[in-house]
Amino acid sequence: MSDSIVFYYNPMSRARIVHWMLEELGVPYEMRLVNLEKGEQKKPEFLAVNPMGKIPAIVHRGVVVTETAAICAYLADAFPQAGLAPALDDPQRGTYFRWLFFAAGCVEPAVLDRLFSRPPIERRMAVGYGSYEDTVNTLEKAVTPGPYILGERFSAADVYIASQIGYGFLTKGLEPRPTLQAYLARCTERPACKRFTAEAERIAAEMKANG
Ligand SMILES: N[C@@H](CCC(=O)N[C@@H](CS)C(=O)NCC(=O)O)C(=O)O
Repeated sequence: MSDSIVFYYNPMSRARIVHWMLEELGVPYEMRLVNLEKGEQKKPEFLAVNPMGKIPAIVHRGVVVTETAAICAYLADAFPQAGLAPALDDPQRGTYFRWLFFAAGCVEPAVLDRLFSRPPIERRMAVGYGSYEDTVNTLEKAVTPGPYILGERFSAADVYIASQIGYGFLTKGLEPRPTLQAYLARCTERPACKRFTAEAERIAAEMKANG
């Protein structure tokens, strides 16, 4: 069984979050570029990895992991030496999972709904994130006072949450609240974030040049 990580990737996608995570871990990985514009994600070879036809996906020790937040949590546990997840017996693990799942299950759909101007929600109680306002107010509280979601300790949850905030700002699905801007700035000043961003830009330019 191989211990190397195969990473299905495109620089213009949620795979950027996993890219950041891998750079934080500092472990070797093999990138397999998936050209979304050419529809490679819907070809049989990739559907055999993820029947959803979506990236990111990783294969590690013979197991496929999909869903960006799950990949972040999995990698943090698989490489505990990087210290990106509280240990099993650490009470902070509850806080860590709470906000990681909140970002995936509430922040992402709330921001996307606002971005795509989906119709007003008639049945808020049945919608997991309730309302955009409640979600973003709660997110602000979670990152306050910081500096990170677990206080002084940076974790995989910050990689995911900061990425969702960054995407929200970029697309204007999320309004630029100062608390969130400050949190994002703290997270993205990390060397691993700068490293992955430079590499993602390089790969994106190369893909564009090659058509
Ligand atoms: N729930 C998934 C969403 C993955 C997803 O939607 N990926 C997009 C790129 S950001 C994709 O692969 N889209 C290609 C397609 O649907 O054809 C996750 O969090 O990883």
